[in-house]
Amino acid sequence: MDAAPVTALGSRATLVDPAAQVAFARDGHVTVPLLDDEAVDELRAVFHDLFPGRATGFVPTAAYATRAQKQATTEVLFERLVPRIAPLFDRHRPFMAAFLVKWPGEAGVVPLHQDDWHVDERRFRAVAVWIALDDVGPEEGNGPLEVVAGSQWVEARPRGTGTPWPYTAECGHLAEHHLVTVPARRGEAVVLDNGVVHGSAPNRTDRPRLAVAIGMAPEEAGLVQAVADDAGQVWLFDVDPDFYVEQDLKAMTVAGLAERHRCRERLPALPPTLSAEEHERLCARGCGTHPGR
Ligand SMILES: O=C(O)CCC(=O)C(=O)O
Repeated sequence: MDAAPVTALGSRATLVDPAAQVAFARDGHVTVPLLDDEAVDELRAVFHDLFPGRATGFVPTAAYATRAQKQATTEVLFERLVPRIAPLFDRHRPFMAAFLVKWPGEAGVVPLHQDDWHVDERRFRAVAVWIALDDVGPEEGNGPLEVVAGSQWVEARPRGTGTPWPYTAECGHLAEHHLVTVPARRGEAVVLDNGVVHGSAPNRTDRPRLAVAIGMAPEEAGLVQAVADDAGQVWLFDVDPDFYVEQDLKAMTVAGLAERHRCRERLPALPPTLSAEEHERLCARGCGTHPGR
C-alpha cells in the first residue's frame, strides 16, 4: 500500500487548504488564484509611481531600491496584499515585500538558487508568495519561474550571504532532468518554499515582466539572517521585518550585522558534498515515503 502523503517538511503546516498543503510539501511550490484584474492593475500603477525609470537585468526591489522606496513598497504591498494572502496560511505573518522586474534581454536570467534562510529551517518553513502581474509562461517568452520540484527536501544547511552553493557540479544535470516550468496567469500566486531550487530564463520580449514577492513565515518562528565568515562558520543573526527595509541586502558582513543584531548560533558552513544521484534520492523523499514524518 502507498504511504500516506507527507504533509509538512517543517514542524507544522504552511497552508490551510489540505490539498494545497500536500502539493506544497511534496513539490516545494503550489499555484493559487489570488488577485482579480483590477487589483493587478492597481499594483502595476503603484510600481510605476514608485519606480518610474527603466533598468536592465533582473531587479528585485528589496535589494536595489533606496530605503525610502523599500519602505513605501513594503507598506503598500502589505496593506493591499496581506488581507488576501494571510487567510491562505496557517498562522503566518509577512516579513518582507518587493516588486520583481525582469527587464527584456539576456541579462535578466536568474540562475538556479535557493532563497536565504529567513527562519531556522531545521524546524520551520518560510515561503515567497510570488504573484504574477503579467501572464508569464513559455509561450509568453518572458521568463517564467523554473523549479526543481522536491528539492527543498534535500538538505537543511543554513543559506545566506557567502554560504556555499551545494549544487555547482550538478546544475547542468538538474536543469536537464528536473526543472519544471511554472507558468502563471496575471493575479495568480506561486507559493514557493524558500528551500526549493529555482530560477528563471531571460525575458525575450520587449516589455518588462512584473511580479511581486511577499515573504511569509510561521508566527512563532523568529526571523534569521545567515552570514558566512572567512573561517568556515555561518552566523545566524536574529532580525525583524524592519531589517529588510533598513539593511542593504547586497552588503551584509558578520561584523556589520554583529553591531546591531544578536547572533543566536554559529554553525559550520559544510562544503558541498551532494552528487546528482544523492540529490535525486533526497528529492523523492517528499513523495510520501519519508519515514521520519
Ligand atoms: O522572478 C523571478 O523570475 C525569479 C525570482 C527569484 O528567483 C527570487 O526572487 O528568488
